[in-house]
Amino acid sequence: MEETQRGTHLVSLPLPEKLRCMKAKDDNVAFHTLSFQAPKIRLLRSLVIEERHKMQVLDFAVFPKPEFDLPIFCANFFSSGQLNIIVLDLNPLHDVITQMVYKEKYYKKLLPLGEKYCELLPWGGKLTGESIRFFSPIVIWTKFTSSQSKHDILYSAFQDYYKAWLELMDQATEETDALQILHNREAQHKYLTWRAEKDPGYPVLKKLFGDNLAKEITRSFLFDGVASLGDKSFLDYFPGYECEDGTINNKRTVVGKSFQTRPWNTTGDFIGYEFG
Ligand code: BLA
Repeated sequence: MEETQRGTHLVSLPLPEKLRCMKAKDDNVAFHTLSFQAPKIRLLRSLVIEERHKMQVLDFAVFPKPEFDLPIFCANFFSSGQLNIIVLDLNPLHDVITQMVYKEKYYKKLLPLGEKYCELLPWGGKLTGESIRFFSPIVIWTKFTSSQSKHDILYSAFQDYYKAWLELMDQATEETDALQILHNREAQHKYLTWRAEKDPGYPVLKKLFGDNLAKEITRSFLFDGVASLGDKSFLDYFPGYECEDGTINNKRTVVGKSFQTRPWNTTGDFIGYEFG
């Protein structure tokens, strides 16, 4: 937060009414929330969960205002004590597999950063075809057993990636073209809609807080904007999930898991078609 405040003016956002006195079911579970906005930031929010001697979670994301086509900062760290499941990325707002202009604009300069960490924090194994579309060529997707050295590397990667994002924010100029703003808003809404429905963290939240509270945390805190930034539904964006009776398939993937290795080469080209 200090680092963020150096470059912008953060204004604290109140927690949604229903979450003000939220409580985990188990007294051994502590959690902490933060949320802010800033001139170029629609929502910066963080959720930390700690279960004594067991689990630790950080879910930290920054969503730009629709006037900016900046990537979405995404740090999702889950630790069960032994096993760590990590996603750290500047999630692209627009497709970087087919849209070269967007990819070049934000990621070309960051490729060396991605390369610095891709050996230290190696690819975490098969990823779903759906998730890969939300990730950038510099994504850190990794799993490791806890050790001080791995945690140090991850913390350093977190600092480097976040500084890189702050720098992009600093340089970003406001879009004035109404169509482009709409395009940015819809892309962010699609992202929020995806994560509010399919985030792998949901079962954990449900276990800790119960179904109702977990839904509230997801829709009005973690992915706030899902109900206000656009009108389209999950099935409008992701029709492949529609069941015969019109409901949403509750599987996380309909495409299946692929991408056993990093589907980006060192120049940032997508090479996943060979595996996918
Ligand atoms: C697993 N979390 C995963 C996996 C991914 C992510 C890719 C591997 C399983 C899979 O491929 O679905 C994270 N996936 C993401 C992210 C995006 C995405 C960030 O598509 C963004 C677009 N993880 C959390 C939080 C918790 C958590 C907050 O971020 C818990 C509160 C838990 N993630 C968690 C657990 C697993 C997991 C327990 C392993 C279990 C599983 O795979 O279902």
